[in-house]
Amino acid sequence: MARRAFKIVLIKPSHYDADGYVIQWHRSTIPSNSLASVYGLLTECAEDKVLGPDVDIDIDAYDECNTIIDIKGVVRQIRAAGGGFVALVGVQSNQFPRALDIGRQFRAAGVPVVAGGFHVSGCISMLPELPPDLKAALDLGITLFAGEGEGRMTSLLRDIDAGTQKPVYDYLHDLPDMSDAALPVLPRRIVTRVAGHYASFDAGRGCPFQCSFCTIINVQGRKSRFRTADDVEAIVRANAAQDVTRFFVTDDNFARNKNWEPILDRLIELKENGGFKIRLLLQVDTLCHRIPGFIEKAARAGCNAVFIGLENINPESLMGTKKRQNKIWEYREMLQAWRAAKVMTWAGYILGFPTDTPESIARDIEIIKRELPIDILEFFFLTPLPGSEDHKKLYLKGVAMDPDMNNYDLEHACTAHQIMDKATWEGVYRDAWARYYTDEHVETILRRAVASGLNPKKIVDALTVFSGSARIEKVHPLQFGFVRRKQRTQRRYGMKIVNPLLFYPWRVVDFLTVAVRWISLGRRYRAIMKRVVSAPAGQTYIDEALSPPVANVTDHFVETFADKIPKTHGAPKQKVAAAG
Ligand code: B12
Ligand code: SF4
Repeated sequence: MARRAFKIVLIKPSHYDADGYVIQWHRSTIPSNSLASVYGLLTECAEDKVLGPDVDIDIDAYDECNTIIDIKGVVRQIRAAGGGFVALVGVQSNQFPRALDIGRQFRAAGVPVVAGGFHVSGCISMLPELPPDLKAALDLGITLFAGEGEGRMTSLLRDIDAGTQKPVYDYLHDLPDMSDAALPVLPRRIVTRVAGHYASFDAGRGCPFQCSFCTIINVQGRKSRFRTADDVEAIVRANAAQDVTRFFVTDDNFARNKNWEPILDRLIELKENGGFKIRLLLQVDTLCHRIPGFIEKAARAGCNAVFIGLENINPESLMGTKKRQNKIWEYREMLQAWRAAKVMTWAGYILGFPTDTPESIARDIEIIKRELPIDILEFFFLTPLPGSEDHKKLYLKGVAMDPDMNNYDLEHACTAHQIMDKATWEGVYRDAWARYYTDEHVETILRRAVASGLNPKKIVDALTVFSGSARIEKVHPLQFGFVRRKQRTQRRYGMKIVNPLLFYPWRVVDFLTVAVRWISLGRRYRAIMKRVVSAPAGQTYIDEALSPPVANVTDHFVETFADKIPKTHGAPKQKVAAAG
């Protein structure tokens, strides 16, 4: 039987900066788990020879955040193989315009293209009709894949191989079991494009809560579906075999993964008795400290940094977005529990809840600095992301929203705020970064680190990135990488390609300006660290944020919001009216 090849090229698109250049780096900082998941599913298809014993399926994968895609080269490879397709993987709303621009070029060359990820799934899940950009994709001949890929790849590959692929595949109403899912493991050559060689896996999907700005529950559901401890061990072993032992566990809320304990127990076993040097970055909710043994086991399993969905400290804002699970009077205790386990805390803070004003936000950030022992705080615009309840409501009411999906990166105001105008809201966002990352507060965070036994070098590195990313690189830290690349010719579709004689001199100045600012910031923060580390009796430093909660005494900031705290079980008694 004559052998033939089928070439699949996976591309995780990035998105455009304000000048229309693709946001990409020599090394990115966070791995794409969507890429790892789809790669794992297709590798299984290749091993199972799903297109027949005579067909060799060959897969390449690129994350555009850390790799410049050679579009013509990919076309040549697929043509040389005699068949195949391009998969646009894990495309978020902000990446959809870039995905369309990539897809457009492949379609012009006659290469089949399939796009999946949260934008396609979120829109199809929540909207009564396809929005214009999804229609534009269909007009280009791009196939849309909504829902999860587990168990569906074989039929998709067979359809493409036969040239009978459908315009839309919709599996949203059938959430697959994860207990036997293919493992999300990428080859080392792709993992090493990420600084620190972090790999990723989702130990589970689904979250029981109902935050109105969230897309996840409308795509992946509210029921916890999870991998087995055996599969997590297999993921760790497969990565360790290629010398990769650091993992970003991408569950939106690992604390609500119903299998968290067997998974952590297995990781502890591998770490403590198997000699695996595992490091974990987890995402959790603000109630995780109430789960017996959770924090202690997470730390023993190798968790040294945790992302907490704090979102806000004003109960009125939290209630307004149905984030009822966030109990502000427990924030300090929860944060201190992670510190006691020597885990660095990162918290997300959303700006632009309905009652927010510049004054209230400034006040709240100052309260956090004084009273909550958070290491890293990152800010986001409240954004009606396609796939969320917020977006659906605005869409159905016909409220104006930014039509440019490239702006749905949580760094732009995408719809009107009821109190702040656009310019004020944008000013608030800029001010938030500047207000939190003052030299004075950086020093306080480092003092707290020394007092709590956290590694000040790790904290100062994280502080440098989070402080400088939005202000120096003009991108959110979650999109940050090392050494920005701007490809002259890969500009947003419709924008002018700049003459090389103008582009390169501009780029040199642009590059040097940014480099000088980074060097200056890095030096300043290192100097602060040296001062803090060499200060006598650093271990005995104490402030309000580090002070242990006192029984029957309410934290100052909780008193500030006393009249806004709903009367729920465990809530402090409302004895003080709101101040300032
Ligand atoms: C890990 C993560 C990140 C990581 C890595 C990105 C990644 N995709 O892996 C980082 C930290 C970089 C990140 C950043 C951002 N993220 Co993020 N992220 C996530 C998170 C928590 C998990 C992603 C994941 O691994 N999911 C599991 C995979 C397997 O699911 P999946 O991507 O949907 O893929 C499945 C299917 O869609 C399908 N599929 C996907 N692609 C394809 C392609 C083909 C051809 C086929 C057939 C099938 C298919 O098969 C896959 C397996 O079942 C999700 C929430 C979530 N639960 O998914 C948010 C999420 C995707 N992120 C979101 C956002 C908004 C962002 C940011 C813009 C915001 C910010 N400033 O933080 C930035 C963007 C920067 C960037 N360059 O990516 C939103 C996107 C919403 C939307 N409508 O677009 C989400 C949904 C969270 C939310 N707030 O609602 N993110
Ligand atoms: S806790 Fe996080 S994942 Fe769960 S519904 Fe709220 S925003 Fe979504």
